[in-house]
Order: sequence, then C-alpha cells, then structure tokens
Amino acid sequence: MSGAAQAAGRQRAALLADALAGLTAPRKTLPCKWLYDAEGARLFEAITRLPEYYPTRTETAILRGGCAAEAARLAGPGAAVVEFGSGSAEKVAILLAALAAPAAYVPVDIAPDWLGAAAARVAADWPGLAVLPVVADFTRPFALPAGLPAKAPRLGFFPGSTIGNFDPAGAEAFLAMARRVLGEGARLLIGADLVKDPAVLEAAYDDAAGVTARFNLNLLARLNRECGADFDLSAFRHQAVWNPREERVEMHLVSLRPQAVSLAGRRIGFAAGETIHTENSHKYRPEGFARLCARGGWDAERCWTDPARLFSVWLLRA
Ligand code: AVI
Repeated sequence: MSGAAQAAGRQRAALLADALAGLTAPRKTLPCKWLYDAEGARLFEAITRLPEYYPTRTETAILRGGCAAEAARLAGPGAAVVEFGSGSAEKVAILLAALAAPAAYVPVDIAPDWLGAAAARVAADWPGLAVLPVVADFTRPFALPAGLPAKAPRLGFFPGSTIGNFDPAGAEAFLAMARRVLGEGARLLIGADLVKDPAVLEAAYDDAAGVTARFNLNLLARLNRECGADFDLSAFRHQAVWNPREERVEMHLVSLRPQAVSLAGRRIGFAAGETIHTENSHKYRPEGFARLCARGGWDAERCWTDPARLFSVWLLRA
C-alpha cells in the first residue's frame, strides 16, 4: 500500500473513532476539523466570498490598510514567516509584499496536497524566497525546518479567526504552543473575530444561498463516503445559533424526525429536534482577547480593527 493510501486509511480510522465517540455521547457532537475534506474545503472557499460572511474581506482590508506594513516594519528585515494552517495561503501574499527581504516562508498544514500546491504557488510568485513547507497538525508542537536561517526574526501568521474554532482552553494551549515553536522574541500576527449584533453573526453562518448549510451537511455525506454510514441528508437541517453566554456561534445539524442511522455496525438513534453540534466559532471582545493572549505567553503589541469594528488583527510579541 502506498504512503498516501496508508495516510488516508489512518484518517478514516480517526474520523470513525471520533464519530463513534461523538455520536454516542449524551449530547451528540462531531469535531469541526472533519468539515474540511476536499468538498468541505471547496465549500469553505465559497463561504469566504459570500456577502453575509464578512470576516475574510474585512480581515483582508485591515491587512491591506496599513496593518501588514506596520507588522512588517516591527518584525524587521529578513523575517521568516511561519503560517499555521496555511490552507490556500492567499492572505500571506499581503504580508510577504510588505516585508523587507523576507528570509523564508514556512506554511504548516496537515493536508499534504493542499500544502504542496500552495507552497509551489508562493515559490513561483516570490522567486528567491525560501519556501519550506511542513506537513503537520498545527495544533500540536512541531519542529521548524532545519533550513530556516537561525537569526531570522520569526513572524507567525494565523489569520481568519481560526483561533475562534478552539474552545478557550484550546485557544490558550494553541497560543502557548505557537510561542514555544516560534521562540523568544518572536511575533505572531493573528486574526480574531469580534462580538457583534447576533443577527449579523447568525446571517454570516446561515447564508441565504445555503452554502454554509451544504458545508455543514457535507460532514454527514463524508461519514457516508468514508465510513459507510447511511445518513439521509434530507432528514437533517443546518442551524446556526448565537450562544450569548459563551459568546460563540454554534453550528448544529438538527434531526427533522425520529430516526436511526447505522455506522460501523452500530445503530445511532436520533429524536426529532435532537442536534449534532458540529462547530463553535468564538467571538472576542478586545480586552478578553488580550487577556487570552497573555495567558498563552504573548503581549499584545498592536491591535487593528475596521471602522465598523467587525474584526480585529493583533500583533503579539513573545
Ligand atoms: C475557519 N473558521 C474560522 C470559520 C469560522 O468562521 O469559524 C469556519 C466557518 N464555519 C462556518 N462558516 C465558516
């Protein structure tokens, strides 16, 4: 069996183990990382272009509107940029363009195909830049590539408010891990979505065209494809709700009727109205985010927001 087939087999086994644990728990859940197979990644790209989904275009405008230039000035010449969960590596172009003679770009992502394609694109666009991809789960400690110039100032990059998809303890653990990986004196440029009118938030996660609904339901389609489950997708609906106590948007899949689904020889029962909780997207208040960063070992050096205060981008210093 090829290495790729073995890796795919391990992924499927991990997905099945998470699904069995999550769907037999008293409150059914599925970890949001499984939303991103090839179809999920394609749907997420489509979400980022929706009129209701303000985070991507707002963060991009903040980066372009002076934030990337100021972060680049503070990081200094010859910086090495390490992007956590680089995905399609689009926003990093704004940062690389602002930096004086960046020494290296290290995209870190768990999906080797995506990572290879994105790294090749950046290398083609930035001749002379050392592009050193790392295949790793960016939520766990990983080693920076040996070829990274030891003296290059380290600048971490974690855009998109992906930090919001961790629970508060996980977010703090991620920040502490990023600090350990990047080292003393490093900086981290990170996007964090802000608390705002619940109607704006719920529309961003339940768009009129139904793209986010398809993104969420794709998780059940993925369990059918990869784990032989028999979910009837028409018997579930997407739901996005603002949880004011936890200050997060929750995505759920609601069972429209009493039903049973089979998964790996198990029958999993659903009551009408019962939900599978598939994602949390935490929103922050600036003071709360600065406190979270401090607990993770970072000082907030700068914070930028847009005029409507929808989104924030932070430069942190280790
Ligand atoms: C990737 N992450 C930051 C997105 C978010 O906004 O929480 C995922 C997403 N889920 C639904 N829409 C977008």
